[in-house]
Amino acid sequence: MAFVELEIKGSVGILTINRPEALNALNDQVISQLGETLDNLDLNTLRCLIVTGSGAKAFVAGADIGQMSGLSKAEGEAFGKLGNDIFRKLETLPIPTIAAVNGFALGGGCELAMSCDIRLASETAVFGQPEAGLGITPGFGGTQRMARLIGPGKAKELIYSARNIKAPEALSIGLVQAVYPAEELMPAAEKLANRIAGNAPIAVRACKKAINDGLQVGMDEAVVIEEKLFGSCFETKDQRNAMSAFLEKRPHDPFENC
Ligand code: CO8
Repeated sequence: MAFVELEIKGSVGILTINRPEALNALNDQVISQLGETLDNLDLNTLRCLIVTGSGAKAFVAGADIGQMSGLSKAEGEAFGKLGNDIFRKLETLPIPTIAAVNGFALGGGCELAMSCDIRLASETAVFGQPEAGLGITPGFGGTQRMARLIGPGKAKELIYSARNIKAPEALSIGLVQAVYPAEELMPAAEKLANRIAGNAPIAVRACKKAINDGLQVGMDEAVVIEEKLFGSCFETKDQRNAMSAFLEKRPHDPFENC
């Protein structure tokens, strides 16, 4: 059973969590298949990855509550580690990632969306970390990523209260970058992905690494990370191609990823 599907459209991948009968809830099989799919991506040809959920109702309605309900302390920790390791793999994927949030993004679903670089939502999307109402903490990085994305005060309000929010509020607090009518979400995600894919791939990857790695350290160290990555771009054909084209007032040749 394929709980995770990957469609390739040119240089853009569309990864779909496919367990609609359980609103795409993440059991250990779904999580493992997600990890395998990420491991097998062809990073030589892909330049952007969209992550979405199957069906019209949910992105991902959380980790599988049935599977979690009887866990021991050690098993809970192991399940948290399984999810964290794979979500971190997604977060640190060298190419940009866009979550196209097409419905419920609760618990592990909100955490999956927050592991992507950019979040676009349908007007029907609902976000939240309901864990405190289920007797647990967010366990797939939610306490850490939500606080970093929207600030600790708002993250604490949402996580302590287990309050779900709709797409317009998610937009107003910066949890998502844009909201679209449901039927326009995937076209908008693909348009953005293709625009990203049209830029110099090595430079785009370097931008992602500079932002992500820089956010983990102090500013003095962060600007050095940027300097090194900036410098590395001057070893690429794509930089010479684009800058010569600008100076010669002509369009650049297609980027070659080298
Ligand atoms: N787990 C398992 N099954 C689920 C889940 C879930 N998270 N969400 C929905 N389903 C199933 C339902 O049980 C139902 O199955 P069935 O048809 O067999 O009864 C089917 O999906 C459809 O769901 P509903 O009938 O409930 O649909 P509604 O439209 O009535 O409600 C909701 C939609 C509001 C999304 C509702 O399904 C809901 O509240 N779901 C649970 C949401 C939730 O609390 N998510 C957070 C889970 S906790 C979590 O994610 C922790 C992450 C970190 C884990 C760390 C581990 C250590």
